[in-house]
Amino acid sequence: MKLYSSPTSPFARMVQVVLLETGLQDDVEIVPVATSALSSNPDLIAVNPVGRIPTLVRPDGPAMFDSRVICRFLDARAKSGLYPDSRIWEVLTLEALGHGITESALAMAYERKLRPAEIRWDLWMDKQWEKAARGLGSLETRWMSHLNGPLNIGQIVVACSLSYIDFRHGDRGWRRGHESLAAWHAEFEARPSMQTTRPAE
Ligand SMILES: N[C@@H](CCC(=O)N[C@@H](CS)C(=O)NCC(=O)O)C(=O)O
Repeated sequence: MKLYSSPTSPFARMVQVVLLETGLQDDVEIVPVATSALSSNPDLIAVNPVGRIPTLVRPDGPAMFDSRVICRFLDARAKSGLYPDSRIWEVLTLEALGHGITESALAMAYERKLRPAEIRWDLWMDKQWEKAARGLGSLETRWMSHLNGPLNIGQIVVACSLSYIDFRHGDRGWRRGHESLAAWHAEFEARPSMQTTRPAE
């Protein structure tokens, strides 16, 4: 299988962390592609009409996207228990919260990197950050017991999301007021799967 990916994409990183945590890394070749909201990659569009990464190309079935589908597929293939039946709705909601925070952080990065300076909209970026910050507050006050439990997909997604905020929005100082979350993240980031997949320009 081939994974269309990028070393800076938080969503592609979630898949790569799952590959390492499930031991499936040798089943998948990582294919780096340059793509952005303004310039889609033709090889990618050929298999994923919306032209986003990550996309998984399989020899025995149609290409698969997005990251949530790919992560669940890999977990089922490896039978690794990242989606435990007994807590499935909590884990999926935690996963969705991590995705929501990441989407806001990515939207802010696009606004800053892609939009010409003269039409950049600071209010819109601040409103995206408010969404992310409310998500961080919820993680700190409501989700720590799930983050501290056995490894699940929600933890992987949240960890990649927080690391992406560090990567693109370090100036926002997200750790302030989120000390439990920050301590959890420091520990989670030390995992070999996180160290191996650190984002790089
Ligand atoms: N919901 C998707 C989001 C994927 C996504 O937005 N990927 C970005 C890179 S981080 C991308 O491919 N952007 C190019 C574009 O929007 O055309 C997922 O979970 O995989």
